[in-house]
Amino acid sequence: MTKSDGIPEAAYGILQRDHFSSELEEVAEQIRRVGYAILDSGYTSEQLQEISDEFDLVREQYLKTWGESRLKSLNEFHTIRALLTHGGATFLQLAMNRNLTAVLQKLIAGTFILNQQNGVVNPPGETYNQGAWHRDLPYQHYTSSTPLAVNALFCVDDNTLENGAAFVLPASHKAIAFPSESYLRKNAVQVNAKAGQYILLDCMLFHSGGFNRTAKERRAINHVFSIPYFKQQINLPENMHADDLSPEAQALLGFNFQEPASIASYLASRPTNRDA
Ligand SMILES: O=C(O)CCC(=O)C(=O)O
Repeated sequence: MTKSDGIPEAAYGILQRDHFSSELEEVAEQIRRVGYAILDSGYTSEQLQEISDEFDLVREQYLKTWGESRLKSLNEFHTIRALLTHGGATFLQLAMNRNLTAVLQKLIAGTFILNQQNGVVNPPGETYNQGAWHRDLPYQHYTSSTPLAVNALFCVDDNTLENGAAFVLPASHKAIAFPSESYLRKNAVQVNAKAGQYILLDCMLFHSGGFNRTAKERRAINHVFSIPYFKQQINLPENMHADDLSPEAQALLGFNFQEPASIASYLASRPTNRDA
């Protein structure tokens, strides 16, 4: 028996089968199995417009602050580092999105923190720093039974085949080495996603931005969420004011996992055991 999509429904010789009670569970399972999935943020078109406007505003300011030619010389011109430290709640909300948090809680055992949040611009007709195969835990070659970090690429614009939507190499989070050129050619998949969706990846999945063949930039916001034992790319607590943040936001941004500077500050951070 088959449904209209042609996929057989019948099965035999199966003793164990997954059942999902929600769409979010299925998203999490797809990431575990093949390393990537698409998740809806649930934002309205007005909210998406606000994110888009804010992205452009912050980028303009960022370029003024750090200088176009300096950023170009560092291959940093198409990236806005630590987006959420540039003021406004818009980008913090993206990192704390309800659907996203629910999937992350299913994937990363125990506590996780935001390791980085970067604006990414895929320029028309030229290469850029993310247009190369990499893992988001770069230089790492091992496999892990559960994800140590998860990447959430929020699409500010539609991601299409023409504008350089990211390529992924399915299930490559389960392999230690980067594969041969011919394996890559046969198995790489380009991921179409709509503005307002997150492309979620196990951070060990090999992926690369594609070449943008349109006349317009493609904008996205990349997040990496990790177990708290990894250093943040840029120390977020040092660049934000605790007083402006809820306890949940402080926990996500790593305020509770700052490296103690000395034995004295480590001991001061320990809870007192009154019975000892
Ligand atoms: O531009 C893209 O879609 C890919 C972004 C990316 O690979 C990254 O930020 O790690």
